[in-house]
Amino acid sequence: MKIGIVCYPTFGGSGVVATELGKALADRGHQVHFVTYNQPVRLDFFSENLFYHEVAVSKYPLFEYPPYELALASRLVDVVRFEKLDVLHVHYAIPHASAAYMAKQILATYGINIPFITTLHGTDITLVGNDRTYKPVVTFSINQSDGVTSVSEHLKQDTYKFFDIEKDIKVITNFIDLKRFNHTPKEHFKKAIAPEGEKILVHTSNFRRVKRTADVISIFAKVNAVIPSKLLMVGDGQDRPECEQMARDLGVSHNVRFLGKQDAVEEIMSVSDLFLMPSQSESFGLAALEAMACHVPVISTNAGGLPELNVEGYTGFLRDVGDVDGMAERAIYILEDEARLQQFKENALTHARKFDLANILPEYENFYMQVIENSKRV
Ligand code: GMT
Repeated sequence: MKIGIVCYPTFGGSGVVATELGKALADRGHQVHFVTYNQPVRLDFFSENLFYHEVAVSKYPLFEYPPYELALASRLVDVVRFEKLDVLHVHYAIPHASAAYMAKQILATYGINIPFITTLHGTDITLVGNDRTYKPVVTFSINQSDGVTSVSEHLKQDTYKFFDIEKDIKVITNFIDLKRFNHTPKEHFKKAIAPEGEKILVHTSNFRRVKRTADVISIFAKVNAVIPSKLLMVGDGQDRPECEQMARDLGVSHNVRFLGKQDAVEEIMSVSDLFLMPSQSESFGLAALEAMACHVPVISTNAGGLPELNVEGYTGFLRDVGDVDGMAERAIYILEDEARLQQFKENALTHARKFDLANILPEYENFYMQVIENSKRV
C-alpha cells in the first residue's frame, strides 16, 4: 500500500507512535509518506520506502495566526495526487482530521477518492478537543473520517461520552518495538548515575501540567528518605523550572538529574529500577510501556487508560491522582526487597510483550485494507 501519515513531528507520544508505525510499515514493504512541518524526531534513518514531505506555512504579515491547517490540506492534495496514495492516516485529531477532510473534498474534484483514518491519541479528545473552541470541528471531522481508531478502550469511551460520534471506533492499542526497547544495561552509565548502587527512579514526559511532574519530585523525596536512590527526569517543558525548585526546597536536588530531551530513552530505561507516572490524565501512557519493555515496573495513577497497561500488584501499582503518599509507599514496597523488585521487573517485561509491534502492526494493515475496500464501494 501507499500510505500518507500526518502527525506532530515532536517527542510527544502521538508523534512517536506515528513515526514508529510508519517505519515498521516501510519495513514491511509499504511505501510511507510523512506529511508534516518538520522531519519527525524518530525518523532518523534512510529507507527506500520512506518519504518526507514538508509543510511550509507562508508567513504573510497579515496573518497573525499562520493558517497551518490550510497549508497541510494543500500539501496533502499535492502528495496524494502525485504519489498516488491509497490511504491517509492522521494522528491526533486537531487539526489533522479536518485538514484531511478538506484535502479529501478537494481531491474529489479531481476525480480522486482518498479515504482517511483518524487515530485519537488523548488530549485531542480529553483536553483540547473537548474545549468548545474546537468541539464542532473535532466532532465533524471524526464523523467524516473513513476509519477511526483510539489507542485505548478508555479513550474510546471518553470520545463517545464527550462528542456526538456516529462512527465505530476501533481500539488499536499503542505498541512497542521489543527489538529496540529491550534490557541492555550499560554498567558504566549506571555506575556514573548511582555510584553506590542506589536505586534509580525515572520519569519521562513533556513536563506539561497534565503530567503532574511536581508529584514526581514529591514521591521521590519520600522514597529517598527511606531508600538510597537517584531520580532521572527526562524531557523538557513548562513545569521543569518548578520541579527543579521543588527538588532544592525538599533537599533532594543532589539526587535528581534533569537530562532534558533524549533520543536514546531505551538506554536510560535499561539502567532504571522504577518508572513514575503520576499523570492527571493519560489515554494510554506510552512512556510507561517503553519502561516496562526495558524491565522497569511502574508506579502510576489510575487515570484514563493506565489501568489497561499497568496491572495492579503485577507490573506495578496504581493510585488516585494526587495520592503522593500512596504512590511513594508502593514505590518503597517494590524497591525495599530485591527479590520482589526482580519479580516486578520480570512481570513488567512479560506484560509489555502483549503490546509487541509484531502483534499490533497487522491490526493496522488489516484496518487500512478494510477502509480502502469500503471506500471503493461508496
Ligand atoms: O501526553 C502528551 O502530552 C503527549 C500526547 C501526544 O498526543 O503526543 O500523548 C498522548 O498520546 C500518547 C500516544 O498515543 C499516549 O500514550 C498518551 O497517554 C497521550 N497523553 C494523554 O492522554 C495525556
